[in-house]
Amino acid sequence: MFTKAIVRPPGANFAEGLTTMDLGLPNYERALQQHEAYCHALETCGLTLIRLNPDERFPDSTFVEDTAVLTGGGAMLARPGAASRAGEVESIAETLESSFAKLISIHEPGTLDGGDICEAELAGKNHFFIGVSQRTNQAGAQQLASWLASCGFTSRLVDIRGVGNLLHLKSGLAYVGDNRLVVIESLADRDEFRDHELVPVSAGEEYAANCIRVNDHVLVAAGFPNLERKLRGLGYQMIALEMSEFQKMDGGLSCLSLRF
Ligand code: CIR
Repeated sequence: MFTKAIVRPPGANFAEGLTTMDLGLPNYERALQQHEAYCHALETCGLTLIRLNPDERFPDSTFVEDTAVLTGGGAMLARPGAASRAGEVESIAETLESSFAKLISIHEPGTLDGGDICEAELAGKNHFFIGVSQRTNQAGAQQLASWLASCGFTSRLVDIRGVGNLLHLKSGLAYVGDNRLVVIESLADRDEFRDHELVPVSAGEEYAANCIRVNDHVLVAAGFPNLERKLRGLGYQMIALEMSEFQKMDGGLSCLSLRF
């Protein structure tokens, strides 16, 4: 069960963040509304929110998930693969200090973005998929895997470099509980996922793969009816959220919070 989440609304210069999308500039007012609806959904799922102030020093800082990996064994601070995002970690570290006794950090030459880390379960135990991507390098992935092993958790590395323009592993993969992974077609045949039941995402709905299970609900981006229907059919209580302005900046539902 999650009880808390850290969130940070986008700042007024949100549109100056990094993106590979060609969907136009985000509308700031709409982004704030979508962010507030997201916060409300997390509260509906029973979470108490730690709301940070917007931070215009870092236009991508609303995507708090990338700055840390939070587990039942403790917290690890990330070392973002994009230089413009490196400074985001400091204020998240200060926020996490009150909830986690010890903070470990990814160190040079490792880089790692939280969006590449998908926590799942395997045979009833904590298990992590670690994406090696444009942002998370082999050294960063291995540092995390070693620390997870020291906590008693298993992990597998998933190299997603060269998979279309997938930014992070969780841009195409989500664990929704019950041994099920929601996965885009281009990752579905990976041997790393052999022990899980796969819920395939239809062509054209790839963005919706970044859904999140939060306690008794699954949050999914609005406008992707096939995946929503499929998950509802499997018995999940769904909350669909408008995400258009964050999608323009390469962000999805998981990136907007750090849940623990
Ligand atoms: C970036 O490129 O870093 C941001 N514009 C989007 C980050 C999205 N984060 C995530 O998928 N975990």
